[in-house]
Amino acid sequence: MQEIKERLERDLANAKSAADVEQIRVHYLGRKGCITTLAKGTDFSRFSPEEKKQFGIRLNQLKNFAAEAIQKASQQAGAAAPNKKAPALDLTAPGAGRRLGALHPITLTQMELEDIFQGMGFSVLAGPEVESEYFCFEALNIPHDHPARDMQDTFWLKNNLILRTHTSANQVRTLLRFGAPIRAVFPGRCFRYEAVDPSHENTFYQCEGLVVDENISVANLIAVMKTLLSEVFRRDVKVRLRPGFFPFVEPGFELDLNCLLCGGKGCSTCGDGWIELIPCGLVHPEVLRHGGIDPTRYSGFAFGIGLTRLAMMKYGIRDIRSLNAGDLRFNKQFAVL
Ligand code: FA5
Repeated sequence: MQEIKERLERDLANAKSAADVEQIRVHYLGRKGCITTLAKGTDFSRFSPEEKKQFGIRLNQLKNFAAEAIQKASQQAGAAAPNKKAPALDLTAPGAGRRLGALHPITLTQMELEDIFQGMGFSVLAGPEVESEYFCFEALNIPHDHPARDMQDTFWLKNNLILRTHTSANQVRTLLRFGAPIRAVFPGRCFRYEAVDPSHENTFYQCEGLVVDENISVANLIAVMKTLLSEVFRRDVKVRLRPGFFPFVEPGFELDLNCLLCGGKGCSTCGDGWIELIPCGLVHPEVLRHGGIDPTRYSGFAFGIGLTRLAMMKYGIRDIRSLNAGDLRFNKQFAVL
């Protein structure tokens, strides 16, 4: 036993790693280890009862000693290991980089629209999201009991102001402020009490456009729409223009885009292959009058681009709800700065 103990101490002193210590443990205390099997290999018939007792006591002492020494050596080897592997400080390594934010696809689309319209001589204006009923509806020829209001149910505040349902609310504000001639766009957030689905949100963006000048006709409107679409998509896209009713334009149109998600076959985002994208028309004389403009001298056109839907078509986003969800995994895909 003394000899085994000394051999164990020597072996542990020479061990260089945790793996070495583990090998030593198996050799001494494993199932077939030399300490474990010591009692089996001993002929006890030669021993007196007292000798047997002494043998047992000393064997236990040896086992305890071995277990403690091996555990200690194993701890030391474990603690030493990371130090041995730790790399030297590398002063040339790049520092921890700052994480850059990314622009939201709606912001990207809005910035692009502003750029395109500024290139066509439009000013970029903004108006309030909390709006009066007058500018949102009445000034636009939508009296209190007009059925057109049903299509734009909204959120009412306690002070009788509302969250604007469309950026058209800026039309008369702008005319009153700047007069004619005027060429302006007003992008911004709108709100509606909507049944939300893949193409309808309760909070979404539009980009309104208003041009008032002498001799403005539908031809001017169509030219601007064509330029806009070719700049945004930079390829041929299919559109259709059909009559649309809005009390603040006459005539009124709906400009629909052939869905770019399904190629016009029909999908859960568009339904029938067409996305309602840009309602538009010639400004109603009554709206010009509310804006203090003489309709016998001036005429104009207006349009209301569904900016959020445009972003969906441009970036291939199938569900409008992803845009307001605040999920960074989604937002990071558009990491353009
Ligand atoms: C209007 O809001 C009119 N003010 C547009 C207009 C402006 C007509 C100027 C004539 C002259 P409409 O409710 O259709 O119209 O909405 C315009 C566009 O906004 C739609 O074509 C669609 O692209 C987008 N839009 C409307 N409701 C939602 C919604 N809940 N979620 C996402 N986009 C919407």
